[in-house]
This record gives sequence, C-alpha cells and structure tokens, in this order.
Amino acid sequence: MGQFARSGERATILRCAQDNRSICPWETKEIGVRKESHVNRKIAAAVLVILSVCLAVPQAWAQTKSAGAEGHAWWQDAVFYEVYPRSFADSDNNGIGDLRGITSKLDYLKELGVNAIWITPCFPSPQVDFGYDVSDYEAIDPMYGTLADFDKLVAEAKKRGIRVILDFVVNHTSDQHKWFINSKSSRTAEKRDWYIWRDGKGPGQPPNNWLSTFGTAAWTLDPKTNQYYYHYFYPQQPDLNWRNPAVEKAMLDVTRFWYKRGVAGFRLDAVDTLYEDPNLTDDPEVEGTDRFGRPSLDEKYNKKLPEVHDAMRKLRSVADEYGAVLIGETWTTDVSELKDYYGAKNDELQMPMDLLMTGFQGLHADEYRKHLAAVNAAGHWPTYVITNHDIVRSYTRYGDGKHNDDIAKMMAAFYMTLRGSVIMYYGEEIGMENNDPKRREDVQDPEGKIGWPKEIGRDGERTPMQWTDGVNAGFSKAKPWLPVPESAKTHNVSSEMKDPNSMLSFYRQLLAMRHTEAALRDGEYISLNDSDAKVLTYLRKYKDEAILVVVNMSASEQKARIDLSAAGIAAPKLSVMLTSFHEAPRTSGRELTMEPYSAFIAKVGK
Ligand code: TEU
Repeated sequence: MGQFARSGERATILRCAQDNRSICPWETKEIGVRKESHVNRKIAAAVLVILSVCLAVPQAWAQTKSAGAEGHAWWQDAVFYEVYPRSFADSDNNGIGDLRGITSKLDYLKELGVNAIWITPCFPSPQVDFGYDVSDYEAIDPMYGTLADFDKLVAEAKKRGIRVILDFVVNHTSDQHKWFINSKSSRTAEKRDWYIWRDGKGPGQPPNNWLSTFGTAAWTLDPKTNQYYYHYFYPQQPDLNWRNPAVEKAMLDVTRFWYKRGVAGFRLDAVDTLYEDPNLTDDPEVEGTDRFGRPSLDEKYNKKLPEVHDAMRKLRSVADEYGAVLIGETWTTDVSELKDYYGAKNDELQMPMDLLMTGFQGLHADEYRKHLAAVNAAGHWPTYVITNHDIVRSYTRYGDGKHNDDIAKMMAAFYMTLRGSVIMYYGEEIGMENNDPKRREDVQDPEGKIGWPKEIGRDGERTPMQWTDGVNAGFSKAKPWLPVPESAKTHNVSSEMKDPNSMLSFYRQLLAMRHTEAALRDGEYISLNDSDAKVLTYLRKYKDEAILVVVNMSASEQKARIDLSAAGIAAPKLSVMLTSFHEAPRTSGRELTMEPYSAFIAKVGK
C-alpha cells in the first residue's frame, strides 16, 4: 500500500482568523498579514495577554489528562470525509451522482483539507437501500461508472494525498446476489447455509419474535422451499451466516480484492448484527414501543453477540497485511462498549466510530465534558462523528432556528479540536440542512414509506451537494433524485468560497489548523473550568506547545474564566487563531466574553 508523504499536507501555518474589522483594543502586537488563497482576505494575528495577578506557579498539569500520542499512523492525523455517491456530483447529468463526479471534485476536497474519503456503497445493487443491498462485492454499479473509473479515482486521489475508503456491507447481501439466488434455489443448494434459513414455528408462524429494524418482520417465507430466511434490515437484504467458514472466507477475500486495488481501508457497515443466537431464542419484550409503534424488544439474541469480536479480529488481520484501516459503524450504548471494539489486544478496529454524541439531546457543556472525560480515560484513539447519512444533519439537529450558522461553526470548532480523528459528512462544511419530504408519496427511502408519518426515513440528510446557487445547486443538469432545499441559494460552495466569514471558510481554517498544529494532532486533552455548565474550556498540549479552546454551548453571552494555572501557565499570552465571533474578542481581567454559541481558539504562549 503506497504511503503518502505527510509533510506537504502541513504547509500552511494559520496564525489567526480574525479579519481586520475585528482587531481589538486589547491587541498588543500584530504578528503578520498575509493573503489566504481563495478566500482572499487579510489575516492578521493578535496576541491577547491575560492578566495574572498574584498567582503561584502550579506544580503539574491537572484535571482530565490523556496520554500524549506520538508516532501516529496516517489515519490518526487524517480528516475523513463521507461521500454519499448518489448525491455528491453528477458527471453524466442523469440526476444521480457518480464516481467521475467525485473525481472531478478532488481538488475541492484537497483544498478543504480532507485526507481520506469514505464512499458509501457504490457496488452493483438493486438500490432498495441505496447501495446497502449489494449484489456483487467486486464490481462497480454501472450507475456510478466502471472499475476503470474507480481505479482512476483512486489514482487521482492519491496524487492529491487523499486515500479512498470503501464501505463494506458485512451483515447482509442483496437478495439479488448470486450467493442468495443459489441459496434460495433449494434446501440442498450449495450455498443454502450461507444465509439463515429456518422452519417456521408452525403454519404461518415465523421461527421467533425477532424484528427488522426497518419496520417489517425479520423473517420472510420463501414459498418454494417453505422455509423462512432472516433479515435484520429490509427483506431484500438477507443476513449472511457468518458461522459458516465459507462465508467468512469469501468475505475476507472481498477485502483483499479491494486492498489490491489501492483501497486504504473499509468502513464496516452494521457490525453489531453479524451474529445471531443459533437457538433463535425470542428477544424479551421491554417497556415502550419502537419508532414504528411496535412493542420494543431487548435485542439480546440477535445483536452484539460476543462472536462479533472474532469477526472483527479476522478482518483486522487481513487489513494488517495491507496496512489498511478499519472504521466501524459502532452504535454503542456507552464508552465501555465502544472500547471493546478496539479489541482486548488492539486487534480489532482501529477506528470504531464514537457515535454517542449524535444521541445527545440539546447542547449541554457538562454532558460533552463528561463524555470526553470517559473517552479519554478509556485510553484509545477516538473517532468523532456528529453527522452521517442515517441521522438528521448536524446543522438541523443542533440548530435552534435563530443561531444555526453560529451553532454549526461552534460544533465544528469543538469536535475538530478534540484529540482524535474526525469523520465529516459531505455538505457539513457548507452548512447543509436536512430537506425532509413533506408527503409520503415523495419519500424514496423505504423505511420512510413503511414508517410514515412517525418515521419519515433518511432522504432529508441525503440531498444533493450544494455546489452553486444555480439550477439544482450545480449538482446536475437533470432533476436530482432528491430535491435541493431553498437554503442552497445561500449555503453553497461557490458563494461560500468568496465569503471569508462563511461556514466553508471557517471549516477550511479549522482543517488547516488540525494539519499544522502539533498540539491539535498530538496533544493531550486537558479539561479546564470543570464546573461551568455552559462553556467548555480545554487545552490541547504537546510538549511546550498548547492551544486553548473555549466553546460557549449556550444561547446567552457567557464569561469564560481563562485561568491556565492548573496547567502550569501563570500568565498566558494568547495568540488568537480562530473565533466564530461577530465582534472583536473582549476580555476583562481573567475573563473572556463569549458570544452566544461561539468558539474561540488561541495559541498559548508563556
Ligand atoms: O446502518 C445500520 C444501522 O444501524 C441503521 O439501523 C440505522 O440505525 C438506521 O439507518 C437508522 O434509520 C447501516 C447503514 O449506515 C444504513 O444506511 C443502511 O441502511 C443499513 O446499515 C443497512 O445496510
């Protein structure tokens, strides 16, 4: 596997993101002025001296510490970017995105500061679940292009220092996959045992009470062979039988096929449903109903079985042969369960996604602080995610309708300055919002058709990338498969490129910082002001470099106490690197005024 030089990716030192209008009275020194390439604005750096009065120099770095991390693997320093290929860029103007479209946007991604793209399934598929129903793991769906287009994409990406990650749907295939067609053909078919076939409990009765997460039964009767097959997702997505060694071997071979083509790793889909209890024990009913209004089940017999970890280890051992990375779609109930996915001997997933923050209700600094403390105490390299193709976009989820852009910038500054890798979702960087269907007949995602109106499906977070303020947001000349929202007029790449205060400019600066600042890449996470319920304050410290991050998660102005004495810094001089403020930063004594929903990032000098 070819390695990319890292040095070139870290060329720009970004000293300060405040433009000239926001230079403030407390500035003591102007460090430099330069032009940013396409945002074309002057950037002036400022030094903020926080007054210290009668402070003793403390002895040690205090509070929530994590080990400093040096000797990183490439993926630890990388910014990952999820591309939903149907919606990214449409090169052949049929309303659906494709691989050539992605290739045509690689320069944009490189400029943004992306180091790896994860492409959601682009393999041949009947598209019942928009690619997550794979009918051939070793080819490209003609809708997206050819294997040659894929090879070209990998080669062009490599030229730009961008790696390609594919999405491996490990739990199930499409019912149109040749394996399932064979399996279904008779009870004695060669591949009968590649899937989970069972007799019903009695006439018209499925083998047990398990449910599909997409709102249907989990068992479908095949009238020809008079047995039921199991599917945790849609009936068109039969579960593979991972207890069959032939299945395991075939699946491991799929990963080899792609590693040999230059793929840098996989995002493993739906790993927690790989195994089921062979005795098919009924799941116990628990209180409440699910999102389809059915009685809730404790899915202890068809989810998160311990055997999942055996499969992860096997996938990892093949990945290690190729120096590849495995990212897991790891929906966990807590940090301890997440920790298990790294493997007791660090021999499972390098990057199990921390999806826990996507479930937080509202913005509460103390909840985030507690979570970060638990994650850092767990001792592994975290992978943070705030949005993806299955959940309401972060812009909409966190937005209050009044400060949406501010909140989106604040959340970006927050999660991009944590110790760990980040996985962005396309359009996040321009403030794309959900565009949910308003009528059942407009819904494309079967889950939304089944669950309407309670469960409206995932179309809203999968709409076309907004490249321009023109027709179809510049995504395609044809009517896109999903509608573009009105907000594309203001939130699009082309307009935001020209605006130094746009979301895109803000993201570009954040990503540049992640690449240039050792403290952000390698530094410990040190939590400060632990009793502040509204403002998160932390340091990232590496050797004698430190960066201070202050994040106001509330709708009101807050005073943040800037006291780094607990971290051994009595009289810090802060060089402002980036803020999301509308006005110049204000301090008084040891307090920094934080605008509602804002972030402040500064380099700490002694
Ligand atoms: O999602 C798995 C998963 O956990 C889903 O149940 C998720 O909670 C659901 O989408 C919420 O509505 C993965 C993919 O990310 C998803 O797009 C696929 O539909 C699913 O697997 C089946 O392959």
